[in-house]
Amino acid sequence: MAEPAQALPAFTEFAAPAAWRSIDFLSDLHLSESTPRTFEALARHLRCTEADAVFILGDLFEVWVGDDARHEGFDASCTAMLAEASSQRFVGFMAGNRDFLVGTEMLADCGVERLDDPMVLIAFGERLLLSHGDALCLSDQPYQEFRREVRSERWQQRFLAQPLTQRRRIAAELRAESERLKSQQQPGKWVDLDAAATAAWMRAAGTPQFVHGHTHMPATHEVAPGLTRHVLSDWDLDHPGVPRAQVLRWQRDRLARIAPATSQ
Ligand SMILES: [Mn+2]
Repeated sequence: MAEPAQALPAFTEFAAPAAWRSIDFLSDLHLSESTPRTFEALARHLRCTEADAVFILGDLFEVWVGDDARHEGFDASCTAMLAEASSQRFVGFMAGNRDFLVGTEMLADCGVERLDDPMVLIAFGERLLLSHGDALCLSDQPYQEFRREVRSERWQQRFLAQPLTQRRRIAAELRAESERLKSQQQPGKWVDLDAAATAAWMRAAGTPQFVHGHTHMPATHEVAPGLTRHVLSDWDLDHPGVPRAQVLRWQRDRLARIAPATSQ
């Protein structure tokens, strides 16, 4: 018997203002106190990019335990950086699996627009599907169950009702558990997006191109004839290994991977 078809999400449409000439996509910076170089690279890009808009497609933060943390320390620096950026150009934020608790108060303070996951961005006479990507990693069933739970109103209300120190402790435990599970997977066998469900989303949304992050495996793939997905790079300028930082820039008839801006 055939598997029951995965329920399709709603595809919110966002029409770019006609004046926009250039749109930047980035994701998976996993910013924290221990990533000062990555933070600086993003701050510089947000100040110097020539794009009219920057769309952040999830996991901007390594963890976000509630908007009440935004007034202190590293989280306060991030709030200030985003507020400065949004005073210069449109900045949109889509929740990832690490920072889905970024709330209305934080975004309002920063002047950043919330982006639905998934959504369809309409610009330059074309339609582009945008998502963080984790909702399509269907082969990881325990993760999908965890995702349903933590995205529920009930879980979030209960979590946010706890003191900040307690929330930080729970977040650290969840992260340690997720690192442990990841370390058990063989390299190259990391969970990727389900191909059939991805094609179904793209057909339902009427989008020949799809931009997402989450997997940290930047590449351009043909999903099916006429359907292309562009996987964003993660950013990491702070840990040993090859430094990574990349922006996907959309202009009329053109999607290109570029280095972050360092000057105007
Ligand atoms: Mn992610």
